[in-house]
Amino acid sequence: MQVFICYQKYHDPTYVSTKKSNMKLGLGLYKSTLTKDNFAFAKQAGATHIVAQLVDYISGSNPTLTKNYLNGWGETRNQKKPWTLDSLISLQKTVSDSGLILEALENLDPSHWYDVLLDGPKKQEQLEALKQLIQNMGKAGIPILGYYFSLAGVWGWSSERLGRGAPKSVVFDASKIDIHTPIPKGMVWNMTYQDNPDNDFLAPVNREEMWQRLKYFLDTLLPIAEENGVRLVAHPDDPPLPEMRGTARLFYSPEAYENLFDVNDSNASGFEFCLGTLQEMPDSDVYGLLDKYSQNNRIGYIHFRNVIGKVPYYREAFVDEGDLDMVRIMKILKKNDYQGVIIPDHTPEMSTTAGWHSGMAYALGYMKGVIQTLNQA
Ligand SMILES: [Mn+2]
Repeated sequence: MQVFICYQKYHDPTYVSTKKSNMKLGLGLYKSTLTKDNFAFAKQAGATHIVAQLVDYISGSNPTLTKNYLNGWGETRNQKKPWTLDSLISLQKTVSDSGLILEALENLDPSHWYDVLLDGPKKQEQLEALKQLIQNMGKAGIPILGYYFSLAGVWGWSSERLGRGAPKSVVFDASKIDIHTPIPKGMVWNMTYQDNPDNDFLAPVNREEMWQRLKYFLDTLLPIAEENGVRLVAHPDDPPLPEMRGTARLFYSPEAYENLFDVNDSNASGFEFCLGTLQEMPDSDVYGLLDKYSQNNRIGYIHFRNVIGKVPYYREAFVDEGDLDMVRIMKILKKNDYQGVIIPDHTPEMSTTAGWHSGMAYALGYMKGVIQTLNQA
């Protein structure tokens, strides 16, 4: 009987569980917005969990993604300044004092791992510090670390007022930029970590080399993650192009993303499942991919955002306005009893004095509404 129930649950597209959903609503906050006011804002909008970014790359109290970031997200000069156990415990305490749960840290500081990405001379030293970070996360009770293994990083976006009511939106249009623009030395992940007095550029890096670098990173850190009850979850490439700025990108298609588990199949490895980025990939079946991986517990947490179009042209859209059917996404998560956190990731910025907050409140309200509706079905 049990077998039959499982079969029905996984293979009948009309199956609707009567069980209440255990998925959790969260909010991702940038370093500059990790404040008590924003924890209260998250609670007011129905979130129970926080995903914290400690890299200061989108700054200010009204953070914006809709600036020109072609010359980088900014500087990071935090070499030898790791995220200490004390600082993680302090963050954990501030979040829990606000009645929320700290679910994950999202993104590593380029200062802390540039030579892991670049296979440079400080690689071993930086990996040792990352081991310490994972141990510290385990001690502080932060169960997930989201990372994005990329040299060019998020690059090439522009901004336009597009879509319903013309909010400020992130646009990617490959015809308007030179995607082969080389990366200056001293920059990785679209942040500058050291000076480049000779104005040199990074040499091209091919796909095989990038896979080897990822494998070394995972083979070194996943055993530590397993020991410390921490999961390392990978974000796909945004924009999802096979190559950018002379460097191969690993996760530019669903098939390439799934290769993550061929490189190392540790249970401590998973996806930072970005619905928007996956939808931006040509020929992607986001529903199928989500169904598969939310069944086998390979998703650390979900970036719940929508988009119109695919590479080489797309723009970010309100959660109910884009190409993805977000109600169908929620139904898949409920069917598979997904227990993890979903966060809005990005939204268009609304025409208020707090464009980012308005967009996030709108997305969280929508998400809460769909979850409540499905729970009453
Ligand atoms: Mn994302």
